[in-house]
Amino acid sequence: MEAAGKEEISVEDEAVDKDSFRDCSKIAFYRRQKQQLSKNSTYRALLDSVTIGRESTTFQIINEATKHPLLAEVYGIERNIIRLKINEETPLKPRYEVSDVLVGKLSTVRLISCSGDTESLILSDGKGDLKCHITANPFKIDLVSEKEVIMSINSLGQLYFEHLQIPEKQRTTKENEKSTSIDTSQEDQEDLGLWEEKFGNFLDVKANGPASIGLDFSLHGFEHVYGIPQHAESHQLKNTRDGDAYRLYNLDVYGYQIHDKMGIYGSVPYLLAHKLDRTIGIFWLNASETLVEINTEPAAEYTLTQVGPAAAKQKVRSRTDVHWISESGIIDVFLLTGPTPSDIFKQYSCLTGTQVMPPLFSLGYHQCRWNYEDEQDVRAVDAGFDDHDIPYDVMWLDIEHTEGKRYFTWDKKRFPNPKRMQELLRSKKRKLVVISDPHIKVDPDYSVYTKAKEQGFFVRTCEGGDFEGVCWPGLSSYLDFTNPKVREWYSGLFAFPAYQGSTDILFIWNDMNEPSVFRGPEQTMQKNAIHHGNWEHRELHNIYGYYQQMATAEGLIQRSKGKERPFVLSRSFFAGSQKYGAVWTGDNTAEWSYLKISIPMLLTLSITGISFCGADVGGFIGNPEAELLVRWYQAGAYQPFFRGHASMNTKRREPWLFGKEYTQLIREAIRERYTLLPYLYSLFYQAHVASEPVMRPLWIEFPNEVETFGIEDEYMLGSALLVHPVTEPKATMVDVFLPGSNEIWYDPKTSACWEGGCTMKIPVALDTVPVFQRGGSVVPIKTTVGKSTGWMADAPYRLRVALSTKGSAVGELYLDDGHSFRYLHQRQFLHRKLSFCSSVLTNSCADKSGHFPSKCVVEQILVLGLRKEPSSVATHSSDGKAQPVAFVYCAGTSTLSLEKLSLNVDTDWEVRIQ
Ligand code: NBV
Repeated sequence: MEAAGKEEISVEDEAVDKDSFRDCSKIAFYRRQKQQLSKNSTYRALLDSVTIGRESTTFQIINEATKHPLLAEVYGIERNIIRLKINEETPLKPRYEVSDVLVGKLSTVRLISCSGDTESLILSDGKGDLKCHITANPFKIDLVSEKEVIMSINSLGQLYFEHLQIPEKQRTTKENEKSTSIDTSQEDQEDLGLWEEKFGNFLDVKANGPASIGLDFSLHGFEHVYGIPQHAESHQLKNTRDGDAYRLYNLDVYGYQIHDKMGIYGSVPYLLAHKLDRTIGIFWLNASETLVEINTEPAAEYTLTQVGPAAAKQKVRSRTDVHWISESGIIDVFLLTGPTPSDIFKQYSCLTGTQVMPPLFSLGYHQCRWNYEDEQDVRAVDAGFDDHDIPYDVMWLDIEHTEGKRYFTWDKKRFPNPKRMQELLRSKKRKLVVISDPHIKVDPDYSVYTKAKEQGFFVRTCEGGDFEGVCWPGLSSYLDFTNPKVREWYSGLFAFPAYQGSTDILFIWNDMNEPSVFRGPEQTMQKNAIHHGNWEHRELHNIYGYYQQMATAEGLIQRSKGKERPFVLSRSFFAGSQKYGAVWTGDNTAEWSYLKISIPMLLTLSITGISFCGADVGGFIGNPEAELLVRWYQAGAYQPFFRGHASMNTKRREPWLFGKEYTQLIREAIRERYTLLPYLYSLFYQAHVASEPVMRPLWIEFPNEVETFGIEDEYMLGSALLVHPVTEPKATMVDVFLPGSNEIWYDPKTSACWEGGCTMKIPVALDTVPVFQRGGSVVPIKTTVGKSTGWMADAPYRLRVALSTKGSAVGELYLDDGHSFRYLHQRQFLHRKLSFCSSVLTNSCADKSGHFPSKCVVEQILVLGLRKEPSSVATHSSDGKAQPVAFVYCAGTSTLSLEKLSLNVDTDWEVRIQ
C-alpha cells in the first residue's frame, strides 16, 4: 500500500467532527457507574482485619450488596504524602498497575495506629500533623492535617470496583450465580457494554469484561481546582455538573475545539486544589481511559428552623467533590497534602521526577513547517534568518523528509546529502530536529519493519497477529514501547551507524503517539489490541506515548555514550513525561482564541510537572494575519518551548514574509527571547532541581490573594516577571492585574512603576509586550544576541535589579556548558546569587559544590526604583580592591545605570552605591 496522502485524512481547515469522538453518554463504563451508584450500594471496612506493617497498613473492604472483598493498603510516604491502593483481594487474574512512572523506590514513613476499634481507626505519621481517620461503616477516610479535615475519601459513597469475572460463555451455572458484581437485567447488558461495546462501526470486544473503578474525594474548604491536562480549557477547572466530565484519553484531534473537556493528545491524572492557607493534590495513577467529574459547592450560611427567639445560623464550608472514574486497572492514588504550592511541586516531583535539564539550544527559537521541502529550502530558510538578522537555533523537518514515511530514512531526492545539510547548520551553531512517529510502514524492504517484525516487537491484535492500522505511510504496525526490549532496540536505532545520515546535531520529535491510527475508533488503536505481558491496550492507552518519548530520549543519550543531554518533543504524554523532554499542545488553529487558550493550557501543564511546554506559534491550521502572527511571537517568546509551526496546506509564513514592519516586530520578539535566556535557563535549573514550574499561574506566587486564583490571561515567568500577552486584535489597551499589596512592579522598558494590588489599564501598540518585573528581583539577561544560542556563550550580561518597597532585591544565575551531563556528574556549573541590600549589589556563590570557569562578564547593571541619587558607585572585589565606576542616574525614573563594567560572573564582588 502506498503512503497515505491527503485523501486519508483531511488537512483542510475544518472544524473537528465531534461525532467521531465519544462523549460521556457514549462511554459504557461511565454509564455503568452512574447507574450502579444510584442504587446506593455501600462498602464497609473490616477493621478487625487490619494489619499494620512496616510499609503499609492493610485491611479488607467489603461491598455490602455483593459481598465482594477488596483489599485496601494505606502507605505513608515521605514529605506528607499518603498513598491509597485498593485492589480486589483475589482477582481472577492480575489487574494492570502502572509501572515506570514513579521514580525509584518511594521512601515510606511508618504509619502508627493512634486509636482504633472495629468502627474506626486513626493512623498517624508519628509526627502528628497528618492523620488518616478510617471509618468502617460506611467506609470513609478523612485526611486530617493540623486538626483540620482537608479531604474525605468515599464520603459520597462513590467507591466502585468491578470484579473480574469469568467470561459468560465459560461460566458454569454456579459461577453465574456468583457473578453478581453488576446488578443488571439481561436487556441492558448490551447497553452497559459489559463484554462488548459499540461505537459507530467499531466493536470493542472485552476479553476481561467490565473492570472499571471509581472513587470520590471531597476537598473541604476548596473552591479552586486545577490540573488534569490536556484539555483546551480554562486553567481553573469548571463544574461538570451540567455537562461532560473531563476526559483523559489521549487522542489525535486535528483542530480541536476550545473550551471543551474532551481528551486530546496527552493525560496527566493529577489535580491540584488551592485555598488561602493550603494547596493539596490528588494523583490518580491509572493509564486507562479516565473521566473526572468536578462539583464545587460555594460556602453557604443556612438559617436553621427557628427554634428559640433567634434563628440559629449554620455555616457550611465550601467544598469541591472530585470523582475519578477509570475503565480498568486498580485504585492507586496519592494524596499530596502541601501545605504550600512549593511543597506540592516537590511532593509531586518526588513521585514522578522533575523536569529534565534541557540543552540550552532547545530554549532558543525553533523553526518548523510541515514541510520544508528539500535541502535547498532548508538552506534558504536558514539564510533568511541571517539575512534578516533574526536569531534561531533549530530547523525542523516533518514527515516528508523521509522515504515514504519510513522513519530513520531520508527522501533521497529532497535530501540527497543529509550530513552536508547538517554540516551547514552546524557551521551556524544550529541544530536539526526530525520527526519519528511510532507507526512503522508494513514493508518487507524496510529494515526497521522487518527487524521489529522478526522479534515480535509490534503491538498485536487479540487474534495474535501484528496489529496493522493505517497511518501516514499507509498500512503500518505500531511498535510496542511498553516492552522494555522494544524500547532498548528502538533506542539503538538512534546510534549514528544505525541512523544513516544522522549526526550529533540531530534531535527528535515524536508525533502521532497517542497513538493515532487513521480509521481506528476515535482515530486511535482498538482497546483490545495486545501489548507486552498480554495486557490489553485499554489498560495502558494513556501511557503509550510516554514510553516512546522515554525510549527516544534514552536513544539520544546512548548515541552520545551518556555524555549529551537529549532533546525530544512529544505530542502525547503522561504523568512524568517531564523526565524525557518537552511537549506541545498539538494542532491548534491560527485564530485569536487559540492564542488566548494557549496560556491556560500551558499553565496547566506547567503545574502538573511539565515545565517544558509550548504551543505552535502562529497556529498550525490556517493562515494567521500578520497582526496575529506578531502577537503570537510576542507571547511565545515568553513561553517555555518556542516553536513556529504551520500545516502543509498553509501559506508560507517565515518571519520576514509579511513586510518590513512585521519582520521588525517579529525580530524584536525573538531577540527579546534570546536576551532573556540566562534567566530562562536558570528557571529551568530550578525546575530541574527544586521542582518549581517555569511558567506559573499567579496564584502560585500570590497564594494568599484570592483575586489571583482565577487569572489566566497573564502569568509569572519564574518569580520575577509578570507577562500579559496581548491576545485581542487591534488592541490599544490591556487590563493588567498587578498583584500584591506590598509589591511594586516595573516596566523594564520605560522604568515606569506601579504599586501592586490593582488592575492597570496599559496602553499597547503593536510593538508592546506587557511584561513587568517584580520589585525585589534581579533578572540576568544578555546584552547582545547572536545568530543562535551557540554564538552567545561569551556574550556579556546585564543585571536588571528591580528594588522592592524596602529597597532590596534578589535573583540568581545558573550556567553550565549548555549541552552535556557534566553539570550533573562532574558538578561543572556555576550557580550565583545576586542580591541587593543596603545599597550594595553582591554577586556570591549560591552552590559551592559547582565549578565552571566562565569568561563571561557582567557589563551593565540597571537598578530600577533607586529613590536617591548616589554620590558615588564603586566595585569591590573579594580581595578588597575597590574601583570607582561611572554612573548615570535619572531622577525622573529613579533608575541608576552602570555601563562598560567588566565584572567576572564567576567571582565574588560587590557594587556599593553611596
Ligand atoms: O507530521 C505532520 C503533522 C505535524 O506537522 C503536526 O505538528 C502534528 O501535530 N502531524 C500532526 C500529523 C498530521 C496532522 C494533520
